[in-house]
This record gives sequence, C-alpha cells and structure tokens, in this order.
Amino acid sequence: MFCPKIDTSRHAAYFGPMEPTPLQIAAQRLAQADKVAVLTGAGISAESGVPTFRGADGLWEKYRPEDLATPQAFARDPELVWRWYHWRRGLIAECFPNPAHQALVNMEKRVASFTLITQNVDGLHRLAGSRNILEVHGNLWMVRCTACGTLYEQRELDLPPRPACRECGGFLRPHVVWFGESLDSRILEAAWQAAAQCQVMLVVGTSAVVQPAAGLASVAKQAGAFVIEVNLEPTPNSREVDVSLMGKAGEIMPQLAQ
Ligand code: BV8
Repeated sequence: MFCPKIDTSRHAAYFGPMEPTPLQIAAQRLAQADKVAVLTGAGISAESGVPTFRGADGLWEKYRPEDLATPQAFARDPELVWRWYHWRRGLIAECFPNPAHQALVNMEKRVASFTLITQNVDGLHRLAGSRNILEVHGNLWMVRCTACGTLYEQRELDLPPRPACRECGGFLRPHVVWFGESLDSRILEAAWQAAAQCQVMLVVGTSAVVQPAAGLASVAKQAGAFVIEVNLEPTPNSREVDVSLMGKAGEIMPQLAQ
C-alpha cells in the first residue's frame, strides 16, 4: 500500500514538538542505561512455537499444574510427569529463537551491565547467544539424580519412561523448579540484586502471577528503576510499570533494541 511520506518538518512550527511515543520513551531509556535487568516469561518464546502456560491455548488449559509440575505429582506418578517433559522436550527441540530473543542478545552487547532473568526452561535465550542468564525455574535440558544429586545436561529425545542416572543408576528428574519448591537461593539472590541495582528493567512475555519471579519487577520499581513491560495483554504488573507496551514481543523488542 503506498503511504505518502508525511512532511512533519513544519509540524513543530505549528503545533510544537511531537510528543514521543511510549515506545520511543522506552527505547530512549534503554539506550541511555548502562545497568539493565530483563525478566522474561513464556510469551517471549511463543513466536518460536513454544506453548505458553496461561491464556487461551496455554498448557494449563489442557493440564492441571498440580498434576504435572509439583514434587507430589512426580512422587505419585513419575512416568506421567516424565511423559509431559518428554513431550515438551521433543517440541522445544524443533523451536528456535525468534527476533525477541535476538534483540536481547544485541542489547546485551551494548549495555555495560546486563542481566537476563528468565522464568523459561526452554533454553532459547542461551541458544540465541545471550550470555548473562539466570534461569530461575531451571532448564528442561538439564536432569538431576534424585538419589546422588548429580546434575548434568541430557539432550537425548528418546529417553526411557523413567530415565536413570549415568553415575549411580538412580531415578532422574527434570532440573526445573516445580510449584511448592524453592528456587535456587544463589540464583534468586543474583536476580534480586540485578533488579535492585538496575536503572531500567524490561519485563517481557510474563503473566506476572508466579512468585517470587514476578515480584522482581516491583523490586526494581521500588529501587527507583524505570520499568518497561512488553506483553500481549495487561498483567498485575501493568499498573506499576512506567511504560506498558502491548503487542508481540517479536515485533516490539527489535524496535526497543535499536
Ligand atoms: C516458591 C515448572 C517458596 C517448570 C513453574 C502454595 C504452595 C506453595 C507455593 C505457593 C502456593 N501458593 C502460591 C505459591 C507460590 C507459587 C506461585 O507463585 N503460585 C502461583 C501460581 C500463585 N510459587 C512457587 O511455588 C515457587 N516456589 O514459592 O518457593 C515456597 C516453597 C514452599 C511453600 C511455599 C513457598 C515456584 C514457582 C515455579 C513454578 N514452576 N513451572 C516448567 O516445567 O516450566 S511455573 C510456570 O509459570 C512456568 O515455569 C513459567 O515460568 C511460570 C510463569 O509463567 P509465564 O512465563 O508468565 O507464562 P504464562 O503463560 O503465564 O504467561 C505468558 C504471557 O505472555 C501472557 O501474559 C501472554 O499474554 C504473553 N504472551 C503470549 N504471547 C506473547 C506474549 N507476550 C508478548 N509476545 C507474545 N508473542
């Protein structure tokens, strides 16, 4: 569609300088910051084909989290829980980072102090090339032995229904944080510090309902940071942030990272 280039050079003469848009304000704050913290959720991976948890076609619409993402569920029926993770691993193995992930890689190269805090367990930020990543809910490509505690990367897709530890033969579990389980205290402390010390916090693709991760936006805000939200829909954080950009992360993030 031909869109005539509108000459705004005389606009200022008549109406004064054009007000910057929320996106321009957010991009400018990010460009000026040398301490940035980012919190991502499943929404940043949605355009890569990774299902989100809540909302119209989210995983929790089909499954009950208490049946799959709790230590009780795993104790009750470990093969059922593993079947869910085998399915997710197979699906995520076919998914690749999207422009939103790439925008964060580019941003990290430019910002002196950059911390990427992710609730996602899909590993797409690392695959995209992000470096300083805090995976507060773990990583589904890592397994942990329930007997000897050995932790290692396991990317095979055709694992047995109940995978066994390569060291002791004990039963393995996915190295992810389930509901009712505490987050790794060192990782959470690092995330809290990054939120408390940043000049700008960028919150991307999270429904902001799972604690303590979602609360990191408030930590940043209360510490005086400028907080930007990028999400498809409003969240409990939307009232508190300085700029809330509604839309697809894959479209908005490259504009913010310019
Ligand atoms: C803890 C497993 C201390 C990994 C996940 C009762 C008992 C015990 C605990 C609690 C309790 N009541 C409350 C709690 C605390 C609980 C909690 O927060 N519950 C909530 C549901 C109320 N938290 C915990 O249990 C945490 N641990 O507190 O320990 C403790 C210990 C014992 C007792 C008490 C306290 C552990 C939390 C971790 C849980 N594990 N998953 C896995 O297999 O994935 S949580 C699950 O939700 C995912 O891991 C995910 O990371 C997390 C958050 O979801 P989001 O990433 O936000 O995804 P969601 O789909 O919700 O939203 C996506 C958003 O993106 C949407 O807004 C959508 O609009 C948007 N979007 C979509 N497409 C796009 C987009 N945006 C932009 N562009 C797009 N294209």
